[in-house]
Amino acid sequence: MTKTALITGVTGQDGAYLARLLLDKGYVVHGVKRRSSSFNTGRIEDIYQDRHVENPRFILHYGDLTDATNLIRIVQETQPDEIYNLAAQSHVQVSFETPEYTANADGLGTLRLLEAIRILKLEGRTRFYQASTSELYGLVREVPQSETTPFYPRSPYGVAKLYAYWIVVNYREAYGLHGSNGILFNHESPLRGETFVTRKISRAAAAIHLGRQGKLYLGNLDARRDWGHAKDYVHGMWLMLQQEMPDDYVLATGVTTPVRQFVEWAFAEVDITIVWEGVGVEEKGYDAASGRCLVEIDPRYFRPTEVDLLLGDPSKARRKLGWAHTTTVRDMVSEMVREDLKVMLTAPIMRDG
Ligand code: NDP
Ligand code: GDR
Repeated sequence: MTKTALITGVTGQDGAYLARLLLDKGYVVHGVKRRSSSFNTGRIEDIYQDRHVENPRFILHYGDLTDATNLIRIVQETQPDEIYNLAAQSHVQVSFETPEYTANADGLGTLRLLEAIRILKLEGRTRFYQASTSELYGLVREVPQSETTPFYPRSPYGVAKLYAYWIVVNYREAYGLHGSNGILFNHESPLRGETFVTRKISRAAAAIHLGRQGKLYLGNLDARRDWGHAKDYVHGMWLMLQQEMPDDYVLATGVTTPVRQFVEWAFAEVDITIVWEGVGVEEKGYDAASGRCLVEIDPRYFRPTEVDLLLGDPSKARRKLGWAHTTTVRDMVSEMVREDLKVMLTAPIMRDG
């Protein structure tokens, strides 16, 4: 029987990869997209299907996690077997500027979807995936971090996601909902949003190499992240909803890398050597003659409270789901820079991250 999935956040990085994965598996996929003044469907252009085709398998609906009646209507119309709640204001630094909106969309938005399932009496049918995050761990209390590590979020984003995590657990226990949290560590790709640090760096490496950007400004270079590839992680999301019993799982690579190292690898892809601010060199930005590029620190990118170290232990997912990452961080850096070079040669748009 054909399965039906509903993906919120379908226009984002993970939504785009997950929609492809589910379509390949034969699902009918409904996606929730926000109304915006310019196109926001760039990541799903190649799977977009015109509404006028017969029996479309990929259908978009306007919606917003802050609008409960809209969510109830979409769930009612689509009667999904699986809901993947990926929509969120997902930028940690931006959450310090928009804490109330972030709480509303990321925290209460999750509650609204769960209530839609309950109001429509779909608890027995609809399985629910919640995009939980390693940002729940926040302040380092245990390394590596696993499903049993205590949470201590360090941003309005992390705190909003903490509410979402627990409300899913509560609906599972209270109403028997098949609801699972994927506690996903950072995952990136050529489709990553341009203002997250990895994509900002890969774009800068490509743009500086092509002579289209002079300098790169970054914040905390010493933060360490467990970076995997989004393609691997959406497969893990799907696996969680195929289990007989709902549960919570960490997805991670088990390798942590400092931001500083990510920068050096990305620029090495275009044969540029990085010089760090404060080492007394004369160069400003990129110096083609020496092949060196000075990266400067802009305190604007420091966060009021930072998450210093993330390193995940994915052994439960390996054991119970048979999940493992396939792409190393080093290979992903190469892919991201390569793809950004391609994109820039066809669409030369630059924005500050
Ligand atoms: P993105 O920021 O790329 O995508 C977020 C998606 O949510 C976009 O489609 C966005 O729409 C949509 N969205 C934002 N606000 C609302 C709203 N109020 N109502 C409806 N839709 C909204 O995130 P990712 O794809 O990287 O991440 C997916 C999910 O996983 C997020 O919940 C994120 O917090 C979480 N997560 C991500 C990790 C990562 O490393 N990528 C790690 C752990 C968790 P639009 O395109 O219009 O902006
Ligand atoms: P993160 O990702 O906060 O881990 O959240 P991000 O790429 O924004 O930051 C990673 C680390 O890099 C440091 N950093 C910078 N960050 C940005 N964005 N811009 C900079 O210029 C810069 N310089 C240094 C940050 O301080 C941080 O330590 C991501 C999001 O996808 C969340 O939605 C998700 O939940 C978590 O990953 C897991």
